[in-house]
Amino acid sequence: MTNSVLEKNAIVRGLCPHDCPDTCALLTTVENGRAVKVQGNPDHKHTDGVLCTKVSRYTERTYSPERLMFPLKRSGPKGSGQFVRVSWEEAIADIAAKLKTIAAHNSEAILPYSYGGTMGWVQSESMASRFFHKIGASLLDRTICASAGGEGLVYTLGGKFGMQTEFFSESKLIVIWGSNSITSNIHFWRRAQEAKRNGAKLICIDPRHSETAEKCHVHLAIQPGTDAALAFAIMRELVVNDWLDHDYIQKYTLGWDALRERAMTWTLSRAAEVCGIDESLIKELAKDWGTTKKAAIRLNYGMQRVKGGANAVRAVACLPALTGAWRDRAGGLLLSSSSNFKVNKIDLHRPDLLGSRRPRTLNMSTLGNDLNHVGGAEWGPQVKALLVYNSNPVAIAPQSGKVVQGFAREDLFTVVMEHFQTDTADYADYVLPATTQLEHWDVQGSYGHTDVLLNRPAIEPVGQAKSNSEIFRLLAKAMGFDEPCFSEDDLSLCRTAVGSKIDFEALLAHGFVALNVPDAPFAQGAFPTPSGRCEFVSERLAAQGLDPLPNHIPNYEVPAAGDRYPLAMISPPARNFLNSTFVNVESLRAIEKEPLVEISLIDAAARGISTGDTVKVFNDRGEYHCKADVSARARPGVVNGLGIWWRKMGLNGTNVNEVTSQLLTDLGRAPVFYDCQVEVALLQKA
Ligand SMILES: Nc1nc2c(c(=O)[nH]1)N[C@H]1C(S)=C(S)[C@@H](COP(=O)(O)OP(=O)(O)OC[C@H]3O[C@@H](n4cnc5c(=O)[nH]c(N)nc54)[C@H](O)[C@@H]3O)O[C@H]1N2
Ligand SMILES: Nc1nc2c(c(=O)[nH]1)N[C@H]1C(S)=C(S)[C@@H](COP(=O)(O)OP(=O)(O)OC[C@H]3O[C@@H](n4cnc5c(=O)[nH]c(N)nc54)[C@H](O)[C@@H]3O)O[C@H]1N2
Ligand SMILES: [Mo]
Repeated sequence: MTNSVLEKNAIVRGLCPHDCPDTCALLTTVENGRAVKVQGNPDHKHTDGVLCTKVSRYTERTYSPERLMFPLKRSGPKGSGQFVRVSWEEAIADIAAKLKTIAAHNSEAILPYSYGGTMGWVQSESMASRFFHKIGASLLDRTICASAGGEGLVYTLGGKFGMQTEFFSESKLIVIWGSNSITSNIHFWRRAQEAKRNGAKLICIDPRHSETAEKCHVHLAIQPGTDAALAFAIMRELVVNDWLDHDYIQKYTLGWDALRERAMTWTLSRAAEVCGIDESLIKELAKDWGTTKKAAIRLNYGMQRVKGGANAVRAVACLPALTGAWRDRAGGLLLSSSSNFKVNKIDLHRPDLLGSRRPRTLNMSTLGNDLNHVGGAEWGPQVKALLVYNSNPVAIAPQSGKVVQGFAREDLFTVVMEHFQTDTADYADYVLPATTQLEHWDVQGSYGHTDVLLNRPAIEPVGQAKSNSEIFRLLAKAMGFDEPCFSEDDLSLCRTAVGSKIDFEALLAHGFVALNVPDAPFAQGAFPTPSGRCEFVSERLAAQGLDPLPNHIPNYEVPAAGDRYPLAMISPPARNFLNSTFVNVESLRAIEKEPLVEISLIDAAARGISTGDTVKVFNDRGEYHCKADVSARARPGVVNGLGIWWRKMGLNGTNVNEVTSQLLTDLGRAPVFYDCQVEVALLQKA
């Protein structure tokens, strides 16, 4: 249902749908109906003709011999990975019959589970939302990634807005805060390099001596979850040395007196102690921030995966207003640009199909608890059917032991729509083959820039794959849903998604359209907060009985002397994987080699561990076996378990999430992957 005739030989304009701030424009070369090359579109300024290693190997992934080709039905015990091939007709009819039976009893026993496999507006929540709304299924709180930081921005700046990524190339100081840009934001890194060549100073704040930290002038290797303490100490230095823009503060901010009072309690020595770094580094950072014109912060989500993640973002987001950095287009801060996009959700998702029903919402980061119904009757009905698309929860959700226990329930009916036989697909009752970006229509914005991009299909679906939207159309039909919205095709869904404010004809013609956004959004205040100011103090938080000011909120799991689990573990992305996607692409896995944990020389020596040894990383939640890499990338007291490997490729069939917890952040109901204490022990010498 694509409304398009595919050309056998063509160069087709598309977009990269992966969960990454860069959202590249793609050009796919098709020869004899086969995609032979995927490249970055040189005409798109943010892509500039360059792709990351992962996506430039997209044809390898698309035509992988491991690609799922047909619908599969479970034939062995749950989790055994034993399936038989069935027809689409049989699969759709049986799934619809099962869902009808469950819905007749209690529609909230049905739960969708999806996230960032494909960020496109059509292949993520368009037809799927309509389908689940019509059923009255439980709603899913899609907060596994960015919602703590997102809330932090909303309460401070008024939305997910910030600097335009291209103007970082004009900055004179760039603070790369909680981001390994070389890994996760390569097109921003090009801007930072340009700035560096023009004399900018680059400072990285990251517990790990990452690939990016290595290339910056200064690296502050702080203890995980201590970013707010650092931000407050910078504020205090700004006050003490009078590096403030009093005019900007007076005209465009709210609550400075209260914030200053809190900041004054953060002496250099207090912050240095909490952050585990030298006072002189904080002093230098504060001076650079306070005295450089065109000073910019590239904040990323790595620093908000801890208990106080949202408050930390709030504290950091106050810094540009204090020095008036927003006055220049090359100054300010960027965490996310996504509030610029106004997706037409009312028509796309059709919440009206719920009628007067108000189903409960389950948090995707507590899936382990949800599936095991630990809340009992108070949580409503036990989940009886789970439909997974665009996600691999068995690998990526925290505390996998609980997640696996839930998926293994014989009375849970699970459908997984996938490209590959992932850890999650192993637990399915039905596995349905889905199309990749080269095979379907979509349209999408970005969280790193402000262009809307269109994706045209380049090739016919591989095997019997169908797009997510087509699968939900078929299911809707089989369920007897006859509203016209269930037969809207994908190209029409693209039009519906962008609404009337974007010129869809221009998208069809060029493949991308830039939104009209100001160069320096907050040069004259105009923050989209209730007060119109940058809100150091938030009435909205006060009204919820919460602290109206940002604060340093220590981690749930703070290292203390004599603890059984003395090491803090963070699990940031490996460069050649995207969360758990691409782990099965052989040429990429060859670069990452095998699951490992980076450990400092001092922590390794104390445990008799050398590089290449097999170790176990463990706490009360479980244990994860991998190789040790004794490395200067790890600071003492912190180990880095790079993610996110498929469990079945792990040495003991687990991955880093075996030890992470299901606790949630201060605001935004987000997970705390990097707030996790462990011990590491030697299992076997290399
Ligand atoms: N290649 C690749 N690119 C990706 C991804 C991927 O998996 N692989 N993931 C994508 C996704 S889903 C997202 S959400 C984005 C952003 O993803 P992010 O999670 O922001 O990823 P990074 O920028 O790689 O890493 C964040 C950095 O934060 C550091 N960090 C960890 N804890 C703390 C802390 O407490 N404080 C500070 N200051 N730093 C900390 C980590 O060591 C890491 O270097 O990237 C996307 N891009
Ligand atoms: N320990 C630890 N855990 C983490 C993180 C961490 O830093 N540390 N990061 C967290 C973050 S930031 C995020 S965003 C989540 C990401 O978690 P997920 O959103 O689950 O991302 P992926 O692991 O990439 O899995 C996406 C799956 O969707 C499939 N897919 C892609 N496109 C399509 C499609 O069009 N249709 C269908 N049906 N399937 C498709 C892919 O094949 C892939 O298996 O993980 C989180 N988990
Ligand atoms: Mo993410």
